[in-house]
Amino acid sequence: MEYALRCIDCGKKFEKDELHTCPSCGGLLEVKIELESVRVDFKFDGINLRVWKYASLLPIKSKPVSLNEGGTPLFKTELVSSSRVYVKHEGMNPSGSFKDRGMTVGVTKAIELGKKAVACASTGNTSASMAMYAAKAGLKAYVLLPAGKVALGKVAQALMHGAKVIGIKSNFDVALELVRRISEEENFYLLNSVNPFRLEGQKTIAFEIVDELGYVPDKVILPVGNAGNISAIFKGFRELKELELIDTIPRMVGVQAEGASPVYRAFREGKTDITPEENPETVATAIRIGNPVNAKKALNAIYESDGLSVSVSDDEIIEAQKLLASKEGIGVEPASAASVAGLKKLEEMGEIQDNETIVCITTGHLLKDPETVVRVCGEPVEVEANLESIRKVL
Ligand code: AN7
Repeated sequence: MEYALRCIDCGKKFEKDELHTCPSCGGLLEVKIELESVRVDFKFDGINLRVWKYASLLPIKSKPVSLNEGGTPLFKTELVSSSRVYVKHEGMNPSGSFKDRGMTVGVTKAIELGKKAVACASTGNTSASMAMYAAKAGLKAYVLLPAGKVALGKVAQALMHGAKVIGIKSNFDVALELVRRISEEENFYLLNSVNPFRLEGQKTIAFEIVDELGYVPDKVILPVGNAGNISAIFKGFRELKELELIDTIPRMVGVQAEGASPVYRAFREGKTDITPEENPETVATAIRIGNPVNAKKALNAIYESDGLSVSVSDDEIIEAQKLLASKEGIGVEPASAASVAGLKKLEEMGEIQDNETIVCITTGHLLKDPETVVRVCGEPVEVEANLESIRKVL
């Protein structure tokens, strides 16, 4: 396969995989694959789903650092009675979030480039996933987190998989700024979603949706934080269309939390770039991000697919999380429930047509954030160890 990194602003191309941003104008880079050079060697037959099934569309030449990521379940639900709503549960990836799809590619690229260490800023899931793949690859891992604002399960993973975890007394946006500078100084390979190769892995969500469903859905709804995933999934669909493997692209719907909604506000105002928010706040700490680095790509994905952005309150997020867990048996973390809260919002807005097919992406597993669960559901009741006491509370 032939590919280059292309700047989404000035259009210049570079054949230098180390780059993260355009050396000429500072813009975001994307992997531009010369699709004529690709020999697609997979079939959309619904079997053997996983990230590396689609290797012929991934810009990697070496042996992948893999933990069998991808192949996540697509559940048919009853969430909206008038249409077919599926939930693709990315929480079923090895580290419990969609980030693994990006990390298998990103960490493999780190090895290809001869890097000895990887680094990221994170609201939690990126760090958990990076630590896991770095462990598998034998790389050092450095993580900057907003202190006190990351769900416990995610910190536990980063620590146990052996990353050096540093809490900073500020938010994610500042952590990202700092880790970009320290990575340059120390020659760490940066694995935030500003890294275009990570997004290449994440585009396989689009491939799997088509593979599993056997057709292209009308809408794909997902939470938006640093805005990488929506950009990646859109790119996946766009490549399939350019390859004439599909005829249409779903409308991409980006859901943000009210307290951290720069992409939503830009969309509402018809803008192509955001105004950052200084103090983002939401119960969905994974998407507590005020200055999403991929905002331009995400807005482009939304506009080009005739999509939408909506914002949802913390109460709506928790309500959706409870609904998914108690009615569908799908356990997700708050940020992931934003996709279903967004679905409900679209329903209220009259933006769902009868007989549509909709896929909601739930990005992370329930077990990531047990503390929020206890806060919203309460602690279990405790009674004396006899039948009488138990009967009383049944
Ligand atoms: C569960 O881990 O940014 O819009 O540092 O963990 O691609 O950023 C996490 C993001 C959605 C948003 N759902 O995805 C991090 C981080 C969950 C997440 C998002 C995240 P992007």
